[in-house]
Amino acid sequence: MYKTISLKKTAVLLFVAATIFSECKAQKSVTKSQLAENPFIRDIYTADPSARVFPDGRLYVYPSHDVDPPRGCDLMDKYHVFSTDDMVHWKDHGEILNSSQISWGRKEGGFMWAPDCVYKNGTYYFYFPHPSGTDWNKTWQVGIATSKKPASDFVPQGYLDLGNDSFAMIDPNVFVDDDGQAYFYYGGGGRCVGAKLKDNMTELAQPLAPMEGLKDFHEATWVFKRKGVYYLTYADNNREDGKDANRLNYATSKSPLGPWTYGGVYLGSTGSGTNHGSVAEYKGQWYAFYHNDVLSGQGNLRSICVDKLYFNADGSIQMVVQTGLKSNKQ
Ligand code: FUB
Repeated sequence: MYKTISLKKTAVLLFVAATIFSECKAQKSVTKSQLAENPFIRDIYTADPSARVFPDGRLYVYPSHDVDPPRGCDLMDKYHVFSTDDMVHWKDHGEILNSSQISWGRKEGGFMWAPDCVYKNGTYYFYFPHPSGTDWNKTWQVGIATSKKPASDFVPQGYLDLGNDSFAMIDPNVFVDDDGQAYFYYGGGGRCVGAKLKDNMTELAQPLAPMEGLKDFHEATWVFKRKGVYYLTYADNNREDGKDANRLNYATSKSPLGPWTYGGVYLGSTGSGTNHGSVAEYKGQWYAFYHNDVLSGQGNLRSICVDKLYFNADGSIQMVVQTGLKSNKQ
């Protein structure tokens, strides 16, 4: 009798131990496999990732596309879209727009820089900066293409009327607030401006106004909201060892158009010179998207990356740990 109980107890203990061990192992592998290895797109060069969670429950990334061999950022001529439902497996939906399709665009093509895409009232609005003239940096416009689907069938619709505010003004970003009101932002060369959009998403509802309170703004505006606080992230003008080494900074506000309170740097230089990010919450986790040049070693052949983003209890953003960066520079 004693022997039987002891054997049974031993078997139960072994079973419990085995279960705990296998659960620990399972948890470890889930943790490990929560993100694809960075850079998470490796077959083409991509930069300037704008991440969006859309009604089908997938997370979509709208980057720009670096052309190999590069000539600065001049030859960037198309956009691809990528999506995931687990942050591990990414689907390339293919090309959605090419500079050759832009009737009002510069005749030489190229210069399809950092885009954004938002969903409103059953339509996907894709905003992209593109010059209308040969003198590209004086003729930037923000083109719009629309579709009923997030990753195909985009049709160019002309460009936003932004007055004469064309010089160096790039990197459009659109934020749709909880009440459905959309806001448009863009900027470059040290200036960031924003305004309400009309319900049609293709016209400004008011004049553009400067975003006050940002420190050392360069480009790459991105606005999001968390717990009632608006965050504006952007690339600065940082240089290291005599070279551009832009970092991602953030500022917060109680209003989508500021004034903003500077918060600090949340993502250090990545090696590529430029920096361009977006922030998204997906399935209960916040993520920081950005690009680096680890695949090419060339600042103009960039690759998009994603890492987890954490907030402190007071809403400030913790420094992102860049996985996959050779030097793991922070
Ligand atoms: O990719 C072209 C330009 O480089 C983007 O528009 C900027 O934000 C910088 O990343």
